[in-house]
Amino acid sequence: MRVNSNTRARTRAAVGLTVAALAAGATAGAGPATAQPKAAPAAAADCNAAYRIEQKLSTGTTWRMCWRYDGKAGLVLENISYQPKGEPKQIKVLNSARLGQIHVPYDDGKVEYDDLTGFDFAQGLMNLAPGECPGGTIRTVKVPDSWNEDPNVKGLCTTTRSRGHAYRMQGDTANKVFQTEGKDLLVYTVNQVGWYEYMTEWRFQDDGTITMNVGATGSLSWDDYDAGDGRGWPIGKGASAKATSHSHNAFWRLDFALDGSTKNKVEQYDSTVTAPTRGQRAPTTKTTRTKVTKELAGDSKAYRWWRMVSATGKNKDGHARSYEIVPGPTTRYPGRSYTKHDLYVTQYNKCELFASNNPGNCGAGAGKSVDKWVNGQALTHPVVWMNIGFHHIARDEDQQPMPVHWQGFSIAPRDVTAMNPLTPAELGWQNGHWRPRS
Ligand SMILES: [Cu+2]
Repeated sequence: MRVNSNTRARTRAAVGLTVAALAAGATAGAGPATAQPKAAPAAAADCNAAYRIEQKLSTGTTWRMCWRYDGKAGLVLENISYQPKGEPKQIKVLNSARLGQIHVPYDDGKVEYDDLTGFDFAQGLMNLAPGECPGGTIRTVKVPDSWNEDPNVKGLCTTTRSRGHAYRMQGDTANKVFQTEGKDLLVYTVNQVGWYEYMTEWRFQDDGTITMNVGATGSLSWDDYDAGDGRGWPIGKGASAKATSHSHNAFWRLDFALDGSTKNKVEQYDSTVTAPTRGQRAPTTKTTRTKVTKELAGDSKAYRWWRMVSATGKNKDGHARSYEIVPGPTTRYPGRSYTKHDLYVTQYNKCELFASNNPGNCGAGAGKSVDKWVNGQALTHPVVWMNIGFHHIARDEDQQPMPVHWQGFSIAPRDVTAMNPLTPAELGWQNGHWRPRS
């Protein structure tokens, strides 16, 4: 009832409200990540029970974290750690993980929204019906500086889900198939912004991968059926109403703390493939590593990937622990300086929280967007910003409701454990260049 009726009536044109709300909400997200001691040991998530998420999946992996709700960013997950079976201690991965903006420019150039900082994304937290969190728990979230009489929203779901095969292997000796079903912890909220509803989903897999996605659903914007100049798509009978095409550029902000230290190193890998020269049987591929020591505005491309390397932790094989950044499909939007690149790595600054329209005052000349913060600082505490864009050209199937469209990316463990964290005990000896036992 509450948010629905209120927010529904509010159109995107109600920008006046935004400024006031912006000022009112400014204190809500005061410097959480800074409270973390720099070399904090991987202790249990330090929050009280109401804000603790701890899930041991049936495959043996435990994820732990704290959650809070920011007056602009919405759901913020903090102090995230991973503990697969066989690891004596939890392994810290992130200090903080959250959205950094959802930027929505329309193709006709008439409107452009920053949904988090400018259009009250966080205020639009929706109550979830019990059926929307199957097998899980819906927690009550107190929305900071709520516009509603009751600031409490049953809005945070934590549950588990199967994701199909985690692995499969035919044993080479007996008639045995090693296979298991992967299990994920899911954490999600739904936030209404104008006519849209955004699902913010965090998926913590039992294999150590974290996948973050924004799903856009709800309804096409009723106010934007006026596309001219061929910048829309006819929706409904004939061609009288054209829904204006637009982009959803979603940003995530990840503050890594692998093994409890924020002094992570950043590496970029690129490979080049060369056609065979005379005398060579096949093409060759050469992979090179570039250490990223200064702030970066990077672009995804074929054969390129990045990883965050732990400053202190090694796995049982003596390899430095790291997390690889795995970009999802994206349409890079070249219309704004901050959407021109896929990945930004900035030196940590507690006031740099939103990729565009950053409300904090980060000092004279600091700039309001993430691209401005890439100015040559050395990376001793790197913060990763990922930009995943989607150009939405509406289709008849987008009504009604609009099917969820997902956009997002993953971070995947690389040498965090010495083997597959789900390796069955019988195969535990097959590490490295093993020889079949007869
Ligand atoms: Cu859209």
